[in-house]
Amino acid sequence: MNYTEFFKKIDAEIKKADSIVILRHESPDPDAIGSQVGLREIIRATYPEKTVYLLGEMPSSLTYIGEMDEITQEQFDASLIIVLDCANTPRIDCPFEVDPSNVIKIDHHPDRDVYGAISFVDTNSSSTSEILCRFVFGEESTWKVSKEAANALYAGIVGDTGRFLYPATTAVTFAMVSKLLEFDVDISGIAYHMITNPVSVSRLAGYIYQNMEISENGVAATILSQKDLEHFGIEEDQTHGVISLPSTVEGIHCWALFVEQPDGSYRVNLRSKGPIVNEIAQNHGGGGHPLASGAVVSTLEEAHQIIAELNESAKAFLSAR
Ligand SMILES: [Mn+2]
Repeated sequence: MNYTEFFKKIDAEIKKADSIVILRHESPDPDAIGSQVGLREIIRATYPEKTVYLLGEMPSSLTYIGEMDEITQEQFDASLIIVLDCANTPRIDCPFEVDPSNVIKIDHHPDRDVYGAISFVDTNSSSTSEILCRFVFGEESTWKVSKEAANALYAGIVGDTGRFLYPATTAVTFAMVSKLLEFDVDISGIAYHMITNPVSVSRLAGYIYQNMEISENGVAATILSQKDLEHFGIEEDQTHGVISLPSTVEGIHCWALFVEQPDGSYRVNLRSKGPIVNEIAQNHGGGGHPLASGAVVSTLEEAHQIIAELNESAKAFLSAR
């Protein structure tokens, strides 16, 4: 990937704009918010005269990285739009209508839904936050890093690498983190936010360990109803804190967490240590990485269909080993 060339392209667009809106995917994770806040802080540090807005729904669990803004349609229409960490246009989280052909896309997910007037996708990068690090720390970079930018980008990288445990973690990842740490990154503060859960979520974690269905192919699945959420007293967005739990259980290759929505549909997160799961998500109108993806399904029947497809994928993975 030609980072220098793209850096110059996006920098030229930012220079031309007085006002910039930064978007990312819905149901955000630390990389979505970290890259969003990180880029805003880079622009603030480099071009203090420009106005930068961040839009999208914000779960309370991620406000330690930064906060979103509220703007008018007029302000939105007058802004350069940058979309981060969002593989497909239906997942762009924005209260206004977005013309995908008119945005700058920066992402590390497989580029199936090609969009953007300018598009930079590096699937070898651990995270969108890591891509932004490579821009800002590039040899010909004119961008500045602040403590605020470094903390947000660090949180994004730590989030998407599962604290440097996932295979997407590379020598480049550590090189970028090493540079970020020169800007007073609160490592233990960020770790505290990432590893602690409210008591209610911890109780739910116990429930999932106790009740997840495990198949002979090493597929684990949990379906949470609205009643379950009520019973544990947790908000829907807090279930993100328990998605990765089955990864610590021996013999589990991939897993699914279904959470019933108020309208009766189910949001599902798929995670894997080998079997490909994003094709399954795509079959059901979702998307994501080969090893981490999501979708929304309308019925319990379709949820069980996904579990069956996970078993097929796990079987294929096991027989190919
Ligand atoms: Mn990401």
